[in-house]
Order: sequence, then structure tokens, then C-alpha cells
Amino acid sequence: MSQQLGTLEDLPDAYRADMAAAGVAPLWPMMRNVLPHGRPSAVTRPGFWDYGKLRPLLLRAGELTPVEKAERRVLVLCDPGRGAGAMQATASIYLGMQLLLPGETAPAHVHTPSAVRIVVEGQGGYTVVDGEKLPMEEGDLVLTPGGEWHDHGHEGSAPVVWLDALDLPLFVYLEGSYAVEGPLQAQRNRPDASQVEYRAAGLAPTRRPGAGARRYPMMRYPWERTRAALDAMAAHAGGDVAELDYVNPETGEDVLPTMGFTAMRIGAGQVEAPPLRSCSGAYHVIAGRGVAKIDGARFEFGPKATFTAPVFADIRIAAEDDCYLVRVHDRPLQEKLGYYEERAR
Ligand code: 1HN
Repeated sequence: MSQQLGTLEDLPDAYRADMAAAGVAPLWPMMRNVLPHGRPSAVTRPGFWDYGKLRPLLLRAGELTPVEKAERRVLVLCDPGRGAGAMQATASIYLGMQLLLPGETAPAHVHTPSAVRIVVEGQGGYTVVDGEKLPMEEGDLVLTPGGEWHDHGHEGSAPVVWLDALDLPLFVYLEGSYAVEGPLQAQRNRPDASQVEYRAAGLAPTRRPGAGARRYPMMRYPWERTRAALDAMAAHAGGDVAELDYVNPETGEDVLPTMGFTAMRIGAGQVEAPPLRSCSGAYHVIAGRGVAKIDGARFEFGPKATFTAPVFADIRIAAEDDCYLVRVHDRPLQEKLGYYEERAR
């Protein structure tokens, strides 16, 4: 049974002053702020970023700020609910667009938060993670899990841009975010694991007894393969939207501890209207055009656009032509905490 709780103004001024002096506060006037009834109240508001608007700003950053002065040359996607300068796109997800110009390198560092890159534009970029050189082709998903050294480089001739997704807000909230810097890594002279050990779904390298798999055995998920898998799935999906989760090929679990990634193909004319989910999310459009409606906000999207959805958002994505998107979400974190939930619309 729900009852109106007492307010601060109900209490005598002298008592309130005494409490403040003693370093305490009454819970009951604040209780509903932190425990609303029925469902959480979100600070996050739906956000939308058109790549056509971001690109010139990023290129201008390339002119104004050398990479040596930036460490990472990034424009952060700020949650409209938190306003300009917010270092987050949802409560738990940080997003930023990063630019690397031909010949540049971004120095090696290691930090507690985990990152994923989704390549937006350009050829010749690469990330080195723990000595493994990961090529970055458009649409690829590249992991740099927390605790793994990483640096970026660019051997091509035109700007390279990628979308960074990090669980940074969580680590900041936990007062657990920090980095260590180091020299550029020596690169092992062999192709990355997606091209050698994990070439095909369902096959993993044979190991001697007792020799375990690496915690993060595959750090690059080539888009070409993901797209082919989505197309094959869609051909037999009976009109359903095709969805594939990015998983650790050794364990079948989500690729990172807190963030999950789902590749989606919404065919021309299809509407994706998922259940209300307790996780927040960000959608990055690899290809296609359509209209997204998120909690009443309406976004006309095209290739390379990015949009976000708060927790329990009402989401409808209508595809005009065949749309390919990658959804970033915090379901893995919520499952670990034991409260991930989906509700019928
Ligand atoms: C980071 O390490 C990268 O390595 C990009 O490319 C963005 C934002 C906040 C904290 C660390 C990178 C980042 C970041």
C-alpha cells in the first residue's frame, strides 16, 4: 500500500539544523527519489546524432588539436537529459566519435573501464591490443577490454573515424576509473585471432590439456562476416528482425563483463518494436535509412547515425530500406546484478 510520506518542511527548523550539524538527514522525504514505484525514473533522454553534423566538427578538431595534445581526439556524445558536457550517453554507457588522421598514432595506455570500437569511416586504421594488431574496417567491432594495453595507428591515406563505447560512467561512479600510460606496443607479426583461430563460428582451436583459453580470445569481429550471418538469418526468419549477439567464442557469454552488443538487420518495410527492457541502449546505424521513435521522440536516421534509448524506453524502429544496426546495451551488467527484465509493451 502506498502512502504519502512526510516532507522536510513537516519538521521543525531547529531539528533540521541539528540533524545537518550532526551529518545526518531523514530518509523519508527523499525515499521516493531513490525508490520510485513500479519502475525506475530515468535522467537519460533519447539522443540522436547525425553523422553529417558530427563529421565536419571532428575534422575541424583534427585541424585545431594535434593528437599529441588530445591523447584521444574524441567528440563525446552527451546525453540530452544531462546536458552539454555530460560524459555519458546513458546512465552506464559512454559514447564518443574518435578521429585519427593518416600517419597518426594514439599512445598506448591501459585502464579499468572496457571499450569497444565500431568503425564508422575510413581504411587503414588499426588498434593494437596486448600486442595483437587488429585491422579496423568499416562496421568492425573491436574490443579493448579493461586491463588490456591498447594503442591506435593509421596506415591509410584518409581520415579514420570510429565510435567508442565504454562502461566509463559506471567506473567513475564506483570511483574505480584510472589509466596507466606506456610506450607504443611491439606488434606480433601475425594476423589477429578472428583471421586465424576463430575463422568460423562453432570452431575453436584445440588446446593441450590444462591449457585454458584467453579471457578475451577474439577482440575483432569483422563486419563482413556479421553482415553475411544476418543476411543468411533474415532469409529464413519468416519476416522477423534478425538479431545476433556478439559473444566470446570460447564461452558463449557476452564479449565484455558489463556491455553487450547486438547486430540487427531490419528489412525494408519491417518495424522493430521490442519489449520494454530494463537496460539502456545505443543504436549505431551501419547502413540503411528509417525512422526511430523513442519515448515520443522521432528521429529520421541514415547511415552512420547514432541514437540512444533510456531504460524501459518505448522503442519503434521502422526501416525504409534494409537497415543494419549495432545495438550497445548494459544487459550483461544487469543480468549479473540480477535485475534484467523485459516487459510486454
Ligand atoms: C579511451 O581509452 C579511448 O583508447 C577512447 O581510444 C575514449 C574515453 C574515456 C576514457 C578512455 C581509446 C576514451 C578512452
